[in-house]
Amino acid sequence: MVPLIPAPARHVPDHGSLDIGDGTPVVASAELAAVAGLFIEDVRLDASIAFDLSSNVPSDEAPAITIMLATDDLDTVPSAGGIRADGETDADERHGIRIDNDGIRVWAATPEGVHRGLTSLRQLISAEAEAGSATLTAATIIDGPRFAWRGLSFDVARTFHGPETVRRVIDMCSRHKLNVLHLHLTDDQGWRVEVPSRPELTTIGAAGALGDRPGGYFTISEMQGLAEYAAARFVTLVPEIDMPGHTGAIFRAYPELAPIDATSGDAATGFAIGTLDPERPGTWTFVEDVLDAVIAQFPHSAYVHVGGDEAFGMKDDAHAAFVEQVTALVHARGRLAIGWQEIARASLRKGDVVQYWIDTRENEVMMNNEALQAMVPPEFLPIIAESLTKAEHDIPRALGTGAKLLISPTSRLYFDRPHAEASADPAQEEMRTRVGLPVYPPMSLRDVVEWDPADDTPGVTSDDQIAGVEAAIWCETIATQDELEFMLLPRLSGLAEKAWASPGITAWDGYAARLAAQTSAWDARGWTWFAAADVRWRAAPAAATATATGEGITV
Ligand code: TNX
Repeated sequence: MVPLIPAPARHVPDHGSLDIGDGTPVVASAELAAVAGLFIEDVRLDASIAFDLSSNVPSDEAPAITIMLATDDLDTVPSAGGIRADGETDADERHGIRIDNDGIRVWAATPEGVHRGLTSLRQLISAEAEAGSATLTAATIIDGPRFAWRGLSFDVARTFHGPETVRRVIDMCSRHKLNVLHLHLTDDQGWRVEVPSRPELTTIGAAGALGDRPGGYFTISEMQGLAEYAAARFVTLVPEIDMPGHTGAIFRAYPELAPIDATSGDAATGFAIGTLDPERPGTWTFVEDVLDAVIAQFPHSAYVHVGGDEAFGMKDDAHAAFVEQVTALVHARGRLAIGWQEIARASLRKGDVVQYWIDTRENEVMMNNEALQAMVPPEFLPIIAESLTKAEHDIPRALGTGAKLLISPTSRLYFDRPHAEASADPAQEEMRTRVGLPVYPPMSLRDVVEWDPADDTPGVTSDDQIAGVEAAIWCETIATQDELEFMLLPRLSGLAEKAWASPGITAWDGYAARLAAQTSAWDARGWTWFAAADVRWRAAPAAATATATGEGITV
């Protein structure tokens, strides 16, 4: 068992081992110094081992970690399929790691590839770390991702999770070789991004969140700081401005944009009627103002996510007209568009990506769910049922136009589903039964890994139709950072496995053993994680979930 998640494409064990620890030099040329510095900092935080940055090979016999730009053997693993969120055309994340009795060498064709290789090395080290040192088994690893877009969609609208929490989530993504953090910045319950020409979006639209949770938004300088923090870890921040539905916060800020018959909806569930009207000129000057301000704050993203989902109450032709115009405006600004699968009901532009989310095989179970019936006002039920039925045509239509899919099925990758298994730590049971949307059947850690993004997406016949794999965490039931992390970990590990590892190589028992090797680093970072009872964990979670009751926002 090599304690890596995602599983590497090639791992060849060798005889021998190597001791490294405090003071071991990390030898890097100037162009890799930033990547090396980040690795040293990460190992210190994960494993309390302090390596030293060095620009030349040590003259003594002591082992060193040498990192370099090189391509040896990298073409023995396939290059990534799918689409890059940053639009980079000569990216290459493949890398090699060689551990022998004398030292460690990590190489790749690009600094990003070296960073991914060092991420594996971090995991190997933290799995073996003890009192300032680690003994690693000799091996050669050659690895690279299956898909180029490996992401998490993060709802910061229903609960405003501030910059510090977002940085923690970026750290979690980075440790799992995930490379996209899609921020769901706007929804009925709140608007979270600054648009200087439309100040009421933040003075009024950002004021609250779901229920009585505190509001908030990212200032332009906070957003720039986050984009840089993410980029240093080779994570691309992608903005989502959800339109033409999920726009309640816009209507509170600018009532003149609201339709006459808008209802404020139910603050507890977010089911609202009322959409932006494509027939009104004011709608489009507003959308242009928003796009101009937001695009400038996301310099690394080649895409703007335009939402497009659940435009409840809108006529089909109005929805299609809206999607066609907003994607045209995105293209006019030199970016490509991505949207939830409902955008496939409009004509798509070349290069745009469709995010598959509605697993229609669950439609009946969903509509018969008592929790859904209890939560949603009765007049909404037929609207939801109709929308789920229409969803059956979205994926064939998208594929028919040649659009690629971002794979995010509710059944596998909605991380706001309740955890299905009991926790091995009784102190976590209260949180487990409280957090997660009860409208969905619960989901286990096995559910997150025992499927295939190509084989299990209706209509998909090959990886070539796939842009990548992305999970979503919606925060209707998630009020605190602690609850957020409890739903993300260890599910994020399963996401990484599906998005990166070669098809067919994941078996539950091996995966569970690799997972158990991760948690010492999670504990060292103070990350909360769910200790599902069917994994043999090495130790109980160290974070303070036992005392967390859902009170006290930590952001
Ligand atoms: C559906 S996923 C939504 C969100 C909810 C989510 C809850 C999507 C595109 N729309 O507005 O938060 O379900 O899981």
